[in-house]
Formats: sequence, structure tokens, C-alpha cells
Amino acid sequence: MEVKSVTCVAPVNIAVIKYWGKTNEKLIIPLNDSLSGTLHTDHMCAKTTVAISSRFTKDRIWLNGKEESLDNPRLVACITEVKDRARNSGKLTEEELQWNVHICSENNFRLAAGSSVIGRLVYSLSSFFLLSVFFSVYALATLYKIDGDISAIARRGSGSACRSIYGGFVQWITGTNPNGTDSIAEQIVPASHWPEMRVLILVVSDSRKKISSTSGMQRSCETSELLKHRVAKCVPERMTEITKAILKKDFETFAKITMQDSNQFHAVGLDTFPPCVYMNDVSHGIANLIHTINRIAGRTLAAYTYDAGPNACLYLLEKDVPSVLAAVNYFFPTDRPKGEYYRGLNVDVTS
Ligand code: 2P0
Repeated sequence: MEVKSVTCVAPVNIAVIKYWGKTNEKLIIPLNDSLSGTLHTDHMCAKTTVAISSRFTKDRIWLNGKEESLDNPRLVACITEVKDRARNSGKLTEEELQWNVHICSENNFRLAAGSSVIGRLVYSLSSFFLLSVFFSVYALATLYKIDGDISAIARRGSGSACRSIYGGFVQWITGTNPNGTDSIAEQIVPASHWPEMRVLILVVSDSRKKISSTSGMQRSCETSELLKHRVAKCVPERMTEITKAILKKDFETFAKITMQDSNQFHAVGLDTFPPCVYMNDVSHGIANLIHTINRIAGRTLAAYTYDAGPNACLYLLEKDVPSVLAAVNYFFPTDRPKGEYYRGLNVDVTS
């Protein structure tokens, strides 16, 4: 039996200018531009194999070995769009285009952490199912030999995932076309531009987030005045300034904007009604610690940023990893008995 297959390995990204809000829910067109660093690590990635064959009787998907339903509208939208583009590209025969697809996606987050902690962390960044949609799109696009930008298709799976198409620092441009064709990800610089850059992920809680990003941002769009100000004024200015800082490798400016944007994103959560609260006391404790060590050092050692969950992501330069880790481990030791400082919440540190 003839089977054509492609396997791809894809990473996660950590936003420094946050995406929050859509102008089109179905096409996943964002309210504002956003910018992230793509993690370059074997510890946090997912491997997806996509195969097409004349013998497959229907489209099927397995996540970590378990078959899942394929009735998710976002996944269906991705597969349909990839097939449409493949048809237009003319690189597959009409017979091959009729073949069904099997998708098999596995992550190594659990294996890497020795527990489910990192897996759950990624749940809080973006659900594994939707991440898998993105990885599937990448593999499908390769399998169907699609030319040109595919981040717009990945966007249909999960908005922020489209930034993971590229390594290094990547922006996702809102675009102006109502059909979303120019709402795409673009690389600003490859990872080699700033090889000293590191990200530490401090897992504050490994439980699933209470309010999904999709519904949280919907609620913010409906109720938050601060979000309007953020989109009209703050994000455009910050995108320009942080891009300059990245190009110049100006860590002080990069770090300040990163922390300000994270703080404003969470302020929008509080300004949402009812509020979307993602950070907890430990998250705030870590942010305070970073400000304290930066003040004592007389320069910026690290920048914190938080997504739609309590876990801290620290951007810092390689030379400062030992001192920042020492401070984090001292104030937030992972073996601290429950309730001693922050009741029931320990912090695991990984890099
Ligand atoms: C980001 N987040 O830029 C922001 C910061 C969370 C906080 O992108 O509805 O899971 O699938 O487009 O991509 C999370 O949003 O939401 C997110 P959908 P997604 O990384």
C-alpha cells in the first residue's frame, strides 16, 4: 500500500508583547500585533507525523497514543485549507488529494520534566490539542508540498502558535485584509542573532488554567476599556521599541518593555468583567524578587513575563543565569514544606 508521510518537530514560543483579543473569532485575526521568542530546546517540543494513503478509510488523529475525535472545527478548518492550497499548487495528483489523513502527535514534555509538570505548563500556554493542530498543519503543508507562507494556516489552529513557525524572535502581524491572508508570522531575527539569550520557566502551578485564553480574551474585548487603550497606543509603540532593542541587543530596554507588557496584559485581565485572574501570590512574589535583584545589582539581570496562567517565564542573558537561579532557589526552594511561605505552592525551576 502506498503511504506518504512527513514528521516534524515543533517548539513553543513565549510572548514578550502579548496577543489578547480577536477581531474575527472564526479566522483568528488578532486585535494587535504580538512578538515572541521561540524556545530552542529538545526538552519542550512535540513530534507529529502526518500520513496520507489510498488505504485510509477516514481522517484520524492520535495524541500521545490515544485516538481523539476529529470534530474540532479549528482542526477541520486547517485540514481543509491545506487541501485547498495543495489542490491549487497542482503538485499532488487528484487521486492523492482524495486520500484520507492520519495524524499522530506526541510530546516529550512529561519525559523531559520527569513528571507531568511541563506538560501541564504547556497546557497553560496553549492546549496540547491545538498545539497539535499547528504541528499537523506544518507537517501537512510539507506533505502536500505547499509553497509560500503557512503561518496563516497555523493561525487557524491556535492564534499564538503561528509564531512557532519560525525560530528566534518572531512577530505576528495583525494585517489589514478582512479575510486574514496578511495576518502572518514573520521572523525578526534568528536565534543566532542573540545567542546569549536564555529563558527560565518557573512552574508555579501545574494545574489547568481556569479560564481559557479564547474565552478570556472574548470577555476582555466585550468589557475592558484598558484593552482599547492598549491596542490603540501601547502595543504599536512597544512593538517598535522592542524590535529596535532586539536588533541592537539592548537587554535593558527589551526587559523593561517585556515586563511592562506582561503587567498591562494582566491589568487588562483585572479590568475585564468578571475579571480574568491568572497570576497568583507566588507569581507576584517572583515578579517582586526580579525587581529586587535588578535594583540591588544596579542593572537588569532578568525580565519576567506571564501568560494566561501563574507560571513565570524569565528572559535573561546566559551570564546571569547562575545568580538569578540562586536567588530563585533561595527564595522559592522546591523542597519547601507546604504552607511554610506560600501555602501549598512550590516552584520547580527548569531551563
Ligand atoms: C500570547 N496568549 O501572545 C498570549 C499571551 C496568552 C497570553 O496567545 O484563541 O491559545 O487559540 O487564538 O493562541 C494564548 O492564546 O488563543 C495566547 P486562541 P491562544 O502568547
